[in-house]
This record gives sequence, C-alpha cells and structure tokens, in this order.
Amino acid sequence: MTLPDQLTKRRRLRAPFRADILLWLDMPLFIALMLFKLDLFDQLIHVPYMDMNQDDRMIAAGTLALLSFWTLWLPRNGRLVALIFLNLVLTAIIYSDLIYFRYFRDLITIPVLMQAGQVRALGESIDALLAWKDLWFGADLLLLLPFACYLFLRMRRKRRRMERLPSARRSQTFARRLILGIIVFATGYTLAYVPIHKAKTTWAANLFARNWWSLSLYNVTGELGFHVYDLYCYANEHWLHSSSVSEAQLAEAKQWFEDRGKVRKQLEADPLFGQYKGMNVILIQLEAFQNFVIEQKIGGQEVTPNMNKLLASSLYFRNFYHQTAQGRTSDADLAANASLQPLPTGSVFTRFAQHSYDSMARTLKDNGYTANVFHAYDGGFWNRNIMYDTLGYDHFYSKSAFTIDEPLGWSLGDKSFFKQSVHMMTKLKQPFYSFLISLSSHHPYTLPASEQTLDVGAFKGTIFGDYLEAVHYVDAAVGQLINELKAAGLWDKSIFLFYGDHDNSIKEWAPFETFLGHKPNETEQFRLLKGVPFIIHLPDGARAGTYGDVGGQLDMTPTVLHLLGIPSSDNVMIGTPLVTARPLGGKEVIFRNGAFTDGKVLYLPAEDGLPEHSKCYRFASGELLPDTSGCQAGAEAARQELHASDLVVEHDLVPILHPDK
Ligand code: GP9
Ligand code: MN
Repeated sequence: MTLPDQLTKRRRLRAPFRADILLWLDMPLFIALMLFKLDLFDQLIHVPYMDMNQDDRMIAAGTLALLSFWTLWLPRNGRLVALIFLNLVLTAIIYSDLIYFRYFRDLITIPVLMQAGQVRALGESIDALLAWKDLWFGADLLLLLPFACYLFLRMRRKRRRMERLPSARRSQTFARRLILGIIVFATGYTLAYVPIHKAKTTWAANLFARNWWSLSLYNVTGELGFHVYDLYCYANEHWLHSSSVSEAQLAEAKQWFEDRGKVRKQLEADPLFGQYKGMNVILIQLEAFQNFVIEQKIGGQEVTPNMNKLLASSLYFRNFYHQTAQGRTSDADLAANASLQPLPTGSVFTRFAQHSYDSMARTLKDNGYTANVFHAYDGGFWNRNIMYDTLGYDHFYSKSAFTIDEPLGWSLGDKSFFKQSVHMMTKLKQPFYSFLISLSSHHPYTLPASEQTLDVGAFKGTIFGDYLEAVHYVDAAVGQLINELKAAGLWDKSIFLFYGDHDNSIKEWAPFETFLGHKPNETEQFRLLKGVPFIIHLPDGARAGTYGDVGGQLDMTPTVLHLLGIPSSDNVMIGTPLVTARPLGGKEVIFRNGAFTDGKVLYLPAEDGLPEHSKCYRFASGELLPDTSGCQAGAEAARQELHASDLVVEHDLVPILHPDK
C-alpha cells in the first residue's frame, strides 16, 4: 500500500471516531448545563448555611445521571430529543421552585400543587417575583438549538452509514449503548448515594423520618433529589400504602367521636357556655415555654413578673400538659387548634396537610369571625404555608410580612413581633381570631447581652441559665403585648390566652434540681417535662384563680368554643372544655406514647412495650403502685383515643364524620 493510500485509510478510520465523540457529547453537555442551573438556583435562593458544596455537586451530578441514563438506550436522534425535553422539564421545575421560593421561602411539593390557594397567592404578585438574572435559565437554548441542528445533520449521515452496516455490527452498537447506560446509572447512583448516606447516618439522621422542613431536606438531597424524594413520600403515603378505611374502622371512629361529642353537648348546659359570645380570641403559642418557671424566683428576682401579675385577673391551669410528639411545635399547633393527637412518627403538618380538620379557625369563620395566624419565620417551616390554608385561616402573616427591625435568634425578636402583629390586628374586621406563634425562646436560648436582664447567678453561661434569660425576655414581651392590646382598645374585647408548645429539650436534671431546690421524683419529672402553662384572661377579668384540674393542649379549642357559646358536639375533636362552672372530674390527658393521667394516677407505659414493665403511680404523691391494675382501664381508653385520632388523620375522616363542614 502506498503512503497516500495508508493516510486515506487512517483518515477514514478516524473520521467516524471524531464524529462519535461529538455525538456522545450531548449527555455531558446536558449534565453541565443542568449543574449550572442548579448552582444558579442555589445562589439565587441563598439560604444561610446551605450553600452548595462539593458533596452537593456530587449529588446533583449523580441525580442528573440517574434521571437521564436511560436516554443512552435510545437511538441517537431519540436521545437528543429526550435530553432536550428533559432539559426543558427540569428547567421548568427549577424555575418554578425559584419563583415559589421567592414568595413562600419554601420548595414546591406535590401537596402544594394540590392546594389551589397557594398557587393563587403567587399569581397575584408574579411581577414582583421575576428578575433579569432569571434569563440565564433559558440562555442555553441559544446554544442548544444550533448544536441540536448540527447533531441532527451528523446523525442522518450516521444513520445512513448504520443502515449499511451488517446486523452484527448494529447489535454490537446497541450492546455498547446498553453497557454505557448501565455505567452511567451506576456512577450516578454512587455519586448521589454516598454523600446522602453519609448525611443520613450522621447529622441528618432524623430528617428523613421526621421531615420538618423542605429546605433541610434540600440541603441534603439537592433540588432534584428533593423532588424525587417528595414524589416517593407522596406515593408511599397515598398510593402504595393507602389502605382504605374499613367499615369497622369507620364505625369505630364514628362511635368514639360521637361519644366525645356527647360529653361536650352535656356541658352546653353549663352557665359559662356562651358567656363571652362574639369576643375576639387572641391565642399566643410560646416557644419551649415550660410551666415550672411561672411564679418562680432566682436570686430574689421573678423569672416571669408580667405573667405572675396577669395571674391576678386570669385563670391559670397549673396541671396543664403539652401533648406533642415528633412534630414538636407543629404538633402543639395541631393539638391546640384542631384538638387531635399527633402521629406516632412525623408531623401531621407535613404528612397530611391536604386532609381536612375541624379547626378553631374554620369553626370560628363559620360563626362570622375572621381568622389570621402570625409567625415571623419562613412560611415553609413545618409546612405552615399549606397547613394554614387547610386549617382555614384567612391569612398567614409569615416572616415576609414583618420588618426585621429587632433581629434575635432565628428571626425577629418577640417584642417587635408582638408589636407589629397588634398593629396588623387593629386593621382586621372584628370579631377575629388571631393566633400568634413566638420564637425568641427557641433552643439554644442564647440572647444578645443587651437582652439579658435576669441575674441567673450560678447558671450564667449554661444552657439552663440561657433558658431562664430567654423566658424572662418572652415574659417582658408578653407584658408589652398586653399594654399594646390595651392601647389598641382590644384587651377588653378579647379572650386572651397563652400556652407553651413543648419542653425545652434540656436533658440533664441537675440544673432543675438546683433551681427547684429538691430532687424531683419520677412523676414530678414527668410533670416538669410535660407541664406547660395555660393561662386565660377573660375580657372582664372574671373567674381568676389557679385551677388544679388536669388538662392538655387538645382541650384548648373546645374551651374557647365553650366560652363563645359555639356548639361543637358534631366537631371531630378529642378535647373537652376546661372552663366550666362546675368541677370537671373524670378527665384524662392522654400522651402519644400511651401515657395518661386523670389527676389521680399517672400511667407510664414501658419503652419496650411490654405491659409488665409499665408503671402506675399515684399522681400527687408519686408513690409507685404495686401493680398497674388501677391504671389498666385508663390505659385502654388512651389506646382507643390514639387509635381514633390516627384513623381520622390518616384516612381523612373529618368530611365523612362531620359532613356539613
Ligand atoms: C419555627 C418554630 C420552631 O417556625 O416554630 O419549631 P420547633 O423547632 O420548636 O419545632
Ligand atoms: Mn417549638
């Protein structure tokens, strides 16, 4: 063979090879472009402490490979079309998330798409949500279209060549595509799995079980991974395990709630029923506010001077308990506003936000009230944007509605939060229901030095000392709130209530012992841990005093409806009113783990679930009873209540059990 002949042969061999490389470039280009968009998205939402790092980029590249590996099994032109289509779909998802985030500070989930009100709210202010920088999300189309044309031309030539190939060569080419697809899948899986698994087994251990915030999940899974996980959760909850409720279960739940409704019906004969008809209702949920600080002093100084002063004209429930579980603040909110038990795992707010509830807001709105909720934090936290729509509020004033003029801890300081909330309230149509959720006393309770006004002595510099400082600050904020309500002319027209959402998560008993001056026994420990204040100030300051009846957060909505004279026997609620003219008696407060107290005994089921390991105590003395027989009937009642509540929440039974709603 002559030299020119040899060169021609080599060129012929290299030419298809070069074309091959170009034709395989489409997938890396797709991944690179999408990575750019995901990075841009991350920069534009700019959540503090959540910037994209090396692990996040690995996860993003892995997810993109997992979403697109299958395109390698298509013929070349099909693959190109599929990748362009994927690019358009994923860009639309990323961009929709960006717009949604700018308004709600949250990511779109499947329940969001099902909640029309959410998207409607967005539509009204869409102009303000667009920015010039967003054009970068579509800029690749300028590059993509000419590239696609170029490749199409190449492909036509290539196809003609392929058709001329013997079938053995063709199947060889397919086998190559198949193997390449498998390699891309395996690589993508490894890239995504390794860092996610690392997070899941370390700092994000609880996140996948509890999911309290979409943004925390996003921080682990990345934007596309978040949507894959959201789809998985939705499918798992609603399609794969959506066992429909049986006739027997429905009858069981119906019977249970009918019986409970009868108790409330009987109490309508109480002279207090309806005595505060038409009054506004202002309910404050205080973050991690436990009962043991009320009426306590440290170094001669009152920890909660304003609240103590308020007690003189209020009803103070000193045997009142939080009934929260994994859903923490959101469980307290559900208990107080919908009178239902939390779930054994996760939060009703995040798991069943699209189901219906007989909430305080809905019932009051049916009775001519306006209902609004105020919380100066990201609306997406605990899925509040969605859940507050479900619970029937007219409006949710979240962080974006407030001026952060006194930043403190996670967000706005409670003093300014209350002040701005009252200002907004003065503009509302009366009668209104306003639900305010405070935040400044959130774990780890550190306040700026300027706000530390309590001398905590030896506790200085400890988390317990910081906690006392934080509740002292909140107490001052409540004091100011009362003055502001008086100045706005709302105090005498409103039932004012506040309660703590849950314990302060301080696990060591030593500081409690030092603070209280004695070692609490097991029942006292339970009562300390679960005890939160519940204080009601009636517009005329009537019925003031300390009440020893046991009660819990689930009793709050029934209590308010009772005072307003709104019949609630048909409502699917567990609680019963706490404020009645005659003593209550026979009442149980039931906790998610199956524990209960009726004020006489306290039953604590064993962690291992074995009945023989459970304990029954005398409530007042803390004496451990020799056997659990005195607690067995109550323990069974607790099981029934928890079961009835779960049936309602998980199977969306409110519309069935209370059809007029
Ligand atoms: C945040 C706040 C805190 O919005 O309600 O919730 P928590 O961490 O206490 O459950
Ligand atoms: Mn909380």
